[in-house]
Amino acid sequence: MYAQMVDTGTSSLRAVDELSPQEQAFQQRIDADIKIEPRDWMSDAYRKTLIRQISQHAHSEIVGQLPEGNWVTRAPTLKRKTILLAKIQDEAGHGLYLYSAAETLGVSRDQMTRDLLDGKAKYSSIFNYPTLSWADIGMIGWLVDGAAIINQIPLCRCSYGPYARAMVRICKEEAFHARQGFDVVMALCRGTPEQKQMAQDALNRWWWPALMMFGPPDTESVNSAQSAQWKIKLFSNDELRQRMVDQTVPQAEFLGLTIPDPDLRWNETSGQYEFGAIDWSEFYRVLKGNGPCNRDRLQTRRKAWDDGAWFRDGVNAYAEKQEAISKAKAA
Ligand code: BYC
Repeated sequence: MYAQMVDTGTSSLRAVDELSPQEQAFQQRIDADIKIEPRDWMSDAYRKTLIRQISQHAHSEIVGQLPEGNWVTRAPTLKRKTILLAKIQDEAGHGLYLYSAAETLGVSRDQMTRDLLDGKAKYSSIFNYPTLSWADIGMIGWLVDGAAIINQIPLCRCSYGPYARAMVRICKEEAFHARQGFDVVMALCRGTPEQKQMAQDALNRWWWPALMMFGPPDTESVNSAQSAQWKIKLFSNDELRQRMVDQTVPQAEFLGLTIPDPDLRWNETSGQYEFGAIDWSEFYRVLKGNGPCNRDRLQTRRKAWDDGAWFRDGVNAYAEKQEAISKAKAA
């Protein structure tokens, strides 16, 4: 019921001569960096892949509000509280642009919501972890939004026009979110030893799940090859994960925090950090619905949906009434 495994059936690539003439012309447009727009011809598999990814992305933005919402009433100052509220509101906006982008592919927002609430559609694994202290809010901004930016900047250049355009504004807002997260963590690191320890404890808990956000290793990423061919994905999961490590380690050093990875070391030759093995069994456990907060997150979303029924009914009744009035006027 809480599982997030969906088989999209697009794991194997076909050679160019196996494609129909229509599919070949479609691929040529993509290869020439011409954006695909909603009214253009597209294969069912391309449409299905985009609906899968964009709806998962939208759900992540919406569910992603929950761990942060947990701290609105307990933010340490009024200023931090207003900043956090504004950030959470931005995430709601991101969810809405993304649902709209997915709707251009012919799926309704109601259907996408049903798929989420029925446990058929995924959202990012990271939001199944709890926010135990205020430092976790800093970690979400610094690490989770930081990872989101690394993953999403390339999406601004992806082949599907509405998705690429939605990502431009989202990335600008995420950049602000990441900075506010870093600011929260920096304030803690410059505070008392107890506050610094709180930041270290949060980093210990969020570091590995943040690296898992980029998805399974390339060798196990079933969708990557096809998504790369369609230029939905411009960099692989492992490439982006490496970028995250290389970007974040110097920031942690600046903060005086220790990355919880005894195998982390700078490789002079590659000019990159080497890092320890990720516990992928934990990632798959979370995807199967058995993370620390999966049940809680879905129950909260289901309750919000049920509690909002009166509002949706009211809005629909109003729309029907307006339609009847305009029809009567036209008659
Ligand atoms: N969590 O073949 P792969 C945010 C699934 S919101 C859960 O590599 P793909 C924020 C994957 O879907 C950030 N599932 O897949 C919001 C696939 O299963 P299906 C959200 C994951 O699509 C509020 C299977 O594993 N960002 O930042 O090629 C507050 C195999 O993976 C995850 C996006 O959604 C995961 N972490 O690549 C604060 C970005 N990773 O669907 C912050 C858009 C993988 O075949 N999405 N899976 O059943 C993407 O870029 C890609 O979909 C992914 C995965 C890189 C995530």
